[in-house]
Amino acid sequence: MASGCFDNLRLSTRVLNHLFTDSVQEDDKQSLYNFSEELSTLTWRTGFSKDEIRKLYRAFKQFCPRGCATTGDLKPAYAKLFPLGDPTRYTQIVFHSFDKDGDGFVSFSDLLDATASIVNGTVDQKLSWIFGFYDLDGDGCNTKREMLVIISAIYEMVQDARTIRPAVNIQVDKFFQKMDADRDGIVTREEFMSGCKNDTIINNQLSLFNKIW
Ligand SMILES: [Ca+2]
Ligand SMILES: [Ca+2]
Repeated sequence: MASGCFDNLRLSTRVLNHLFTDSVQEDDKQSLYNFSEELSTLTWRTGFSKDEIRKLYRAFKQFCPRGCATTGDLKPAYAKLFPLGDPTRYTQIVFHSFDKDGDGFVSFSDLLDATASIVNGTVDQKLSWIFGFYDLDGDGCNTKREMLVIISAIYEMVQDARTIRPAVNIQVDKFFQKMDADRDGIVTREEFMSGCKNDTIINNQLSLFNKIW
Protein backbone atom coordinates (compact mmCIF):
# COMPACT_ATOMS: atom_id res chain seq x y z
CA MET A 1 0.00 0.00 0.00
CA ALA A 2 3.00 2.24 0.26
CA SER A 3 2.67 2.73 -3.43
CA GLY A 4 -1.07 1.98 -3.56
CA CYS A 5 -1.96 5.20 -1.83
CA PHE A 6 -0.04 7.05 -4.50
CA ASP A 7 -1.52 5.18 -7.40
CA ASN A 8 -4.38 7.52 -6.71
CA LEU A 9 -2.35 10.57 -7.38
CA ARG A 10 -0.75 9.03 -10.42
CA LEU A 11 -4.21 8.31 -11.79
CA SER A 12 -5.25 11.87 -11.17
CA THR A 13 -2.24 13.30 -12.96
CA ARG A 14 -2.77 10.89 -15.84
CA VAL A 15 -6.31 12.11 -16.21
CA LEU A 16 -5.32 15.77 -15.93
CA ASN A 17 -2.64 15.11 -18.47
CA HIS A 18 -5.15 13.41 -20.73
CA LEU A 19 -7.68 16.21 -20.35
CA PHE A 20 -5.20 18.93 -20.97
CA THR A 21 -2.98 17.52 -23.67
CA ASP A 22 -5.19 15.26 -25.75
CA SER A 23 -7.59 18.02 -26.56
CA VAL A 24 -5.12 20.78 -27.39
CA GLN A 25 -5.26 21.94 -30.97
CA GLU A 26 -2.66 24.54 -31.66
CA ASP A 27 -4.75 26.28 -34.29
CA ASP A 28 -7.47 27.10 -31.81
CA LYS A 29 -7.38 30.84 -31.30
CA GLN A 30 -10.86 31.56 -30.04
CA SER A 31 -10.37 30.70 -26.41
CA LEU A 32 -7.34 32.75 -25.44
CA TYR A 33 -7.12 34.68 -22.19
CA ASN A 34 -10.72 35.04 -21.11
CA PHE A 35 -9.57 34.65 -17.54
CA SER A 36 -11.35 36.28 -14.68
CA GLU A 37 -7.94 36.84 -13.12
CA GLU A 38 -4.89 38.53 -14.54
CA LEU A 39 -2.51 36.10 -16.18
CA SER A 40 0.33 37.48 -14.10
CA THR A 41 -1.62 36.71 -10.90
CA LEU A 42 -2.19 33.13 -12.04
CA THR A 43 1.48 32.78 -12.93
CA TRP A 44 2.51 34.00 -9.52
CA ARG A 45 0.02 31.78 -7.72
CA THR A 46 0.55 28.54 -9.63
CA GLY A 47 4.18 28.54 -10.74
CA PHE A 48 3.16 27.85 -14.35
CA SER A 49 4.48 30.14 -17.08
CA LYS A 50 2.08 32.33 -19.06
CA ASP A 51 2.47 30.04 -22.07
CA GLU A 52 1.72 26.97 -19.99
CA ILE A 53 -1.41 28.61 -18.57
CA ARG A 54 -2.59 29.64 -22.05
CA LYS A 55 -2.04 26.08 -23.27
CA LEU A 56 -3.94 24.63 -20.32
CA TYR A 57 -6.73 27.12 -20.81
CA ARG A 58 -7.11 26.33 -24.51
CA ALA A 59 -7.37 22.64 -23.65
CA PHE A 60 -9.85 23.35 -20.89
CA LYS A 61 -12.10 25.41 -23.17
CA GLN A 62 -12.10 22.68 -25.79
CA PHE A 63 -12.91 20.10 -23.20
CA CYS A 64 -15.46 22.27 -21.41
CA PRO A 65 -16.74 24.94 -23.84
CA ARG A 66 -19.16 26.24 -21.19
CA GLY A 67 -16.19 27.30 -19.09
CA CYS A 68 -16.71 24.85 -16.23
CA ALA A 69 -16.59 21.08 -15.80
CA THR A 70 -19.13 18.72 -14.26
CA THR A 71 -18.71 15.06 -13.30
CA GLY A 72 -20.26 14.22 -16.66
CA ASP A 73 -17.27 15.84 -18.37
CA LEU A 74 -14.74 13.92 -16.30
CA LYS A 75 -16.22 10.46 -16.62
CA PRO A 76 -15.46 9.85 -20.33
CA ALA A 77 -11.77 10.54 -19.67
CA TYR A 78 -11.68 7.85 -16.98
CA ALA A 79 -13.79 5.47 -19.03
CA LYS A 80 -11.24 5.75 -21.82
CA LEU A 81 -8.37 5.01 -19.45
CA PHE A 82 -10.19 2.13 -17.70
CA PRO A 83 -12.43 0.56 -20.32
CA LEU A 84 -12.98 -2.69 -18.41
CA GLY A 85 -14.16 -1.29 -15.09
CA ASP A 86 -16.64 1.18 -13.70
CA PRO A 87 -15.08 4.60 -13.04
CA THR A 88 -18.28 6.22 -11.72
CA ARG A 89 -17.40 6.36 -8.03
CA TYR A 90 -13.78 7.28 -8.54
CA THR A 91 -14.78 10.05 -10.95
CA GLN A 92 -17.08 11.47 -8.29
CA ILE A 93 -14.28 11.43 -5.70
CA VAL A 94 -11.85 13.17 -8.05
CA PHE A 95 -14.47 15.73 -8.96
CA HIS A 96 -15.28 16.36 -5.32
CA SER A 97 -11.59 17.03 -4.64
CA PHE A 98 -11.51 19.71 -7.36
CA ASP A 99 -14.89 21.24 -6.56
CA LYS A 100 -13.77 23.19 -3.53
CA ASP A 101 -16.98 25.14 -2.91
CA GLY A 102 -19.18 22.10 -3.60
CA ASP A 103 -21.45 23.77 -6.16
CA GLY A 104 -21.16 20.90 -8.66
CA PHE A 105 -18.94 22.81 -11.07
CA VAL A 106 -15.18 22.95 -11.46
CA SER A 107 -13.81 26.15 -12.97
CA PHE A 108 -10.54 26.52 -14.83
CA SER A 109 -9.10 28.24 -11.78
CA ASP A 110 -10.04 25.27 -9.52
CA LEU A 111 -8.44 22.81 -11.90
CA LEU A 112 -5.36 24.97 -12.37
CA ASP A 113 -4.83 25.25 -8.60
CA ALA A 114 -5.12 21.48 -8.15
CA THR A 115 -2.76 20.82 -11.05
CA ALA A 116 -0.29 23.37 -9.69
CA SER A 117 -0.29 21.69 -6.25
CA ILE A 118 0.43 18.32 -7.82
CA VAL A 119 2.91 19.39 -10.47
CA ASN A 120 4.67 22.47 -9.07
CA GLY A 121 4.03 22.08 -5.34
CA THR A 122 6.55 21.38 -2.62
CA VAL A 123 6.54 17.93 -1.00
CA ASP A 124 4.30 19.35 1.74
CA GLN A 125 1.87 20.83 -0.79
CA LYS A 126 1.66 17.59 -2.76
CA LEU A 127 1.11 15.53 0.38
CA SER A 128 -1.40 18.00 1.70
CA TRP A 129 -3.35 17.80 -1.55
CA ILE A 130 -3.36 13.98 -1.40
CA PHE A 131 -4.48 14.05 2.23
CA GLY A 132 -7.35 16.37 1.29
CA PHE A 133 -8.25 14.00 -1.52
CA TYR A 134 -8.66 11.16 0.98
CA ASP A 135 -10.44 13.29 3.58
CA LEU A 136 -13.84 13.01 1.95
CA ASP A 137 -15.82 14.92 4.58
CA GLY A 138 -13.11 17.54 5.09
CA ASP A 139 -12.89 17.13 8.87
CA GLY A 140 -9.08 16.90 8.90
CA CYS A 141 -8.92 13.14 9.57
CA ASN A 142 -8.78 10.05 7.38
CA THR A 143 -11.01 7.30 8.72
CA LYS A 144 -11.13 3.64 7.72
CA ARG A 145 -14.52 4.27 6.21
CA GLU A 146 -13.12 6.99 3.94
CA MET A 147 -10.24 4.78 2.86
CA LEU A 148 -12.66 1.91 2.18
CA VAL A 149 -14.69 4.15 -0.11
CA ILE A 150 -11.63 5.41 -1.98
CA ILE A 151 -9.81 2.12 -2.37
CA SER A 152 -13.04 0.34 -3.41
CA ALA A 153 -13.56 3.01 -6.06
CA ILE A 154 -10.04 2.45 -7.39
CA TYR A 155 -10.53 -1.31 -7.55
CA GLU A 156 -13.90 -0.91 -9.26
CA MET A 157 -12.17 0.77 -12.16
CA VAL A 158 -10.24 -2.39 -12.98
CA GLN A 159 -12.16 -5.31 -11.48
CA ASP A 160 -15.63 -6.66 -10.93
CA ALA A 161 -17.01 -4.85 -7.87
CA ARG A 162 -18.39 -8.09 -6.38
CA THR A 163 -14.94 -9.69 -6.00
CA ILE A 164 -12.87 -6.84 -4.61
CA ARG A 165 -13.81 -6.65 -0.92
CA PRO A 166 -11.04 -8.89 0.54
CA ALA A 167 -8.33 -7.08 -1.43
CA VAL A 168 -9.76 -3.70 -0.45
CA ASN A 169 -9.76 -4.62 3.25
CA ILE A 170 -6.12 -5.70 3.04
CA GLN A 171 -5.11 -2.41 1.44
CA VAL A 172 -7.02 -0.35 4.01
CA ASP A 173 -5.34 -2.28 6.86
CA LYS A 174 -1.92 -1.77 5.31
CA PHE A 175 -2.58 1.95 4.96
CA PHE A 176 -3.49 2.24 8.65
CA GLN A 177 -0.55 0.08 9.77
CA LYS A 178 1.78 2.44 7.96
CA MET A 179 0.17 5.80 8.69
CA ASP A 180 -1.72 5.55 11.98
CA ALA A 181 1.25 6.09 14.29
CA ASP A 182 -0.70 6.29 17.58
CA ARG A 183 -3.08 3.45 16.60
CA ASP A 184 -6.26 5.35 17.44
CA GLY A 185 -7.96 4.30 14.20
CA ILE A 186 -7.72 7.75 12.60
CA VAL A 187 -4.97 9.12 10.38
CA THR A 188 -4.43 12.81 11.03
CA ARG A 189 -2.78 15.17 8.57
CA GLU A 190 0.42 15.13 10.68
CA GLU A 191 0.52 11.33 10.78
CA PHE A 192 -0.04 11.17 7.05
CA MET A 193 2.66 13.73 6.24
CA SER A 194 5.31 12.10 8.42
CA GLY A 195 4.28 8.57 7.37
CA CYS A 196 4.78 9.51 3.72
CA LYS A 197 8.02 11.41 4.27
CA ASN A 198 9.55 8.42 6.08
CA ASP A 199 8.78 6.11 3.17
CA THR A 200 11.45 5.98 0.47
CA ILE A 201 9.13 4.53 -2.18
CA ILE A 202 6.56 7.25 -1.66
CA ASN A 203 9.21 9.94 -1.73
CA ASN A 204 10.53 8.62 -5.03
CA GLN A 205 7.05 8.49 -6.48
CA LEU A 206 6.30 12.08 -5.54
CA SER A 207 9.03 13.32 -7.83
CA LEU A 208 7.35 11.58 -10.79
CA PHE A 209 4.58 14.17 -10.68
CA ASN A 210 6.77 17.13 -11.43
CA LYS A 211 5.85 17.20 -15.10
CA ILE A 212 2.46 17.33 -16.72
CA TRP A 213 3.68 17.43 -20.32
CA1 LIG B 1 -12.50 12.75 7.16
CA1 LIG C 1 -3.89 8.29 14.58
